[in-house]
Amino acid sequence: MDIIDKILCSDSPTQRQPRPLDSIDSGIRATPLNRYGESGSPSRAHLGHPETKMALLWTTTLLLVFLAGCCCWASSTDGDPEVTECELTTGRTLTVIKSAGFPARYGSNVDCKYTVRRRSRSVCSVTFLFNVMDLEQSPNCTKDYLLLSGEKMCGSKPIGFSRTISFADDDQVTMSFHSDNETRGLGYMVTVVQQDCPLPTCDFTSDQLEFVMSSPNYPLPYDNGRTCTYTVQKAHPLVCRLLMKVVAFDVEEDPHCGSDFLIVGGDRLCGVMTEGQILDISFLNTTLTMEFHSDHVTTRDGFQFNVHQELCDISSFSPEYTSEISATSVAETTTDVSVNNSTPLTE
Ligand SMILES: [Ca+2]
Repeated sequence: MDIIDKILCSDSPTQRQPRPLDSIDSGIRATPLNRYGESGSPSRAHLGHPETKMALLWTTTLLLVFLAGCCCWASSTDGDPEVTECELTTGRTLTVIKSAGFPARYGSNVDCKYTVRRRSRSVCSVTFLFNVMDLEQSPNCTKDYLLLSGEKMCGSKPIGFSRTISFADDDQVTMSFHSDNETRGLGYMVTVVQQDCPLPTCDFTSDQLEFVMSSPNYPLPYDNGRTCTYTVQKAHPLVCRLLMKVVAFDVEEDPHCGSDFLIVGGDRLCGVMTEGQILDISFLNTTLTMEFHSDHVTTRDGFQFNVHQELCDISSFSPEYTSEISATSVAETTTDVSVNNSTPLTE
């Protein structure tokens, strides 16, 4: 999905507000998911069954690839990324390189060189996505060819053919084109996208009786496209419940928690919860796993919980702690968090 992220004009790694293209992404998914608009004022957290909407996203991937080229050009603020120059050096996030005269046939005895300079240290690689590649075919590509980071390519490639190349010490990647005196083919149109370095893992494990559990970057907004697994190991064999007290909880609102969500005890959590609410989770196996997922648009400030592993053996039951929990947390949890157990995510 990295390519799609980039093509959706994401110049900054953390994107809190949707840009115009977000509406394209939302629109495609809007029918089954019916997401609240930005003007809505969600005040309740939602719970729902885990479902995968990745399948939906993938069905739109190919469409987005085509849309992105056009739309990014339209919304770009620093000029036209589309170039037909034969000698080019670019440090842009997105550049579209076309053979001279494209889509008319390319000329004979042409030599072009394209240099992609690393935009910043936060960029690690560059993807060349071939919208069109149609060159003269020859054994070992001795006639017409593209030479991309040492790989010689000729003939025709299917739409969507791509190569991702990591930036080396010289912070640049080159592609060159050569045609001999006898040519045939439409040439090439290549979308070149610089890719951010992968984020460090956000997985978390604790075996402590008391611990703090937060979303990535907290208290700063979480990033788009994160999946974090939180693994809790029993601190004591008599632990039977996990009490999670909300310090803060603000995760992108969605009626079925289909965008960003935390899966706790088999249910999805999203939206807003007030400080002090306590989630009371059954903890019977030796480990309990939770998962946070953020989609590719719209982030929020995320969450932090003070987590307590509760001992439940009758003989060691603590009356004071029990009464505190039943008086405040459970009641608040039932009133403020809606449980959508019966609502399927997709129809
Ligand atoms: Ca999101």
